[in-house]
Order: sequence, then C-alpha cells, then structure tokens
Amino acid sequence: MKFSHAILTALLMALSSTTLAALAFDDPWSPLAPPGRTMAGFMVLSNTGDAPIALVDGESPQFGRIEIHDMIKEDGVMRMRRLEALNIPPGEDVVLASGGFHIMLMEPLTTFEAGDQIELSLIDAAGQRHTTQLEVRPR
Ligand SMILES: [Cu+2]
Repeated sequence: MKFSHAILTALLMALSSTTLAALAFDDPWSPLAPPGRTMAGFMVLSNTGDAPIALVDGESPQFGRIEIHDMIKEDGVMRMRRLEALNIPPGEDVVLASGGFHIMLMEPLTTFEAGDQIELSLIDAAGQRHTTQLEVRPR
C-alpha cells in the first residue's frame, strides 16, 4: 500500500494529537520573597491524560533558571534536592507544597510584589511544554 505524503502527514498529526500529554494546574502560586532571592512555586498537578508524564525541566521569562525540587530528611535535617524527573502517573495528582515537592524559581530577572503573575512552563520528557501562571502572594 502506498500513502501520499499528505495522507501520511494527516495520520501522524492525528496520532500525535491523541498522545499529547494532558497536565492540569490547580491553584499555582508563589510566596513573595525579598528582591533578588530564589522563589518557590506551589500547586497541584493533575495528569488528566492516559499516559504517564515525567516533568524534567522548566522555563520562565522572569527567571534565569527553573528546577524541580523535593525535600528529603538527611541526618535529621530537611534538605532540598533537585529531581531529574517528577513522575505523575495517569489519573493521579501530585501536590507541590511547602516541605515537599516544589518548583525552584532561581535567578529572578525582575522584582515582584503581591498580585503579580509568574509565567511558568514545565517541560516533560517528550519535550511538550505545559504553561501556567503563578500568583505571587504575601508570605
Ligand atoms: Cu528547592
């Protein structure tokens, strides 16, 4: 069987649209920090699709560097560590909150006040970008 290029392209597009990862953001926010300081991003992430999502990176036009962090207890002390990937199984939620998973918003390129919005894209292992806005709130 021989497909024309147009038909093949249409088939591939249909296929890729059905496999697009679906990530929902609930209540994304960030506590206000002193100017120039690293900030944290909190939210609930829901994988509303039927495939696992592995978040591996992030980007924001307002920060030089974004990392995905976890907290672990080491010698009785809570420490942050960078995650290679934050995995969210299909149909599951992951809570990002103080003391647990969080987004590290590093190298701020601007100053913030309460009520400002931070644009954040989380990037999955397939290279797909999931973009949201975090509301800056007083601590
Ligand atoms: Cu951190």
